[in-house]
Amino acid sequence: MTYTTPFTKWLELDSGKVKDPALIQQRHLSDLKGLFADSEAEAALLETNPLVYEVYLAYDGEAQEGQLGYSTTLIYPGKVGNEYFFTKGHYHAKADRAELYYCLKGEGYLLMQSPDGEVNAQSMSAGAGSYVPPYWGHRTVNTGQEPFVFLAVYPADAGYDYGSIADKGFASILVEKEGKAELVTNPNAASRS
Ligand code: PAN
Ligand code: ZN
Repeated sequence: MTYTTPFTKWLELDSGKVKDPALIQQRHLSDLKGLFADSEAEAALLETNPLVYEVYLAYDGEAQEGQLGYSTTLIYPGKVGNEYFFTKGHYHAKADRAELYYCLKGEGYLLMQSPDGEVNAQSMSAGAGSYVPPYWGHRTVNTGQEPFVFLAVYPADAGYDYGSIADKGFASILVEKEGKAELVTNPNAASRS
């Protein structure tokens, strides 16, 4: 038996970034192509192809059962049409793996969807510790004016299944209406399923 040596990674509270990250993943709008409801607004914004979010990986737990992975995600403020910037969203490849999100900065929502299509949206701001139960697909959405930053802690063997959300989208989306975030039915979700 070899034991993993304990360690500490610093999550910088001002920037939301991890110091000495194992990996930085950047997602521009082109990486999210086809996911926003307003395809004309998406095409127009693709000309400047803004950075939508970044993931700072602190540790991946070597994808081993029993280990934990953890990272911070920074979603920048912005919209495609009236729909707020979001992460791609996924189910876990090992679908029964849960996850904890802890908000460090900004404001947004943790949008979840069960395999039978039930939608749940948790409002998050600094201090919110929101739980993603086993089997729920999850996406985060920045509904504020500043970067929305959260720590994610998950079983290292959870993995990612992006396919079904990329194909069908979420049943609900978050849009700005009269200056406020509103959860509405995704006009594209039904036609894609
Ligand atoms: C998070 C997410 C991260 C980026 O660490 O991976 O916020 O979102 P996407 O993976 O959907 O692009 C997590 O849920 N890990 O399991
Ligand atoms: Zn996850």
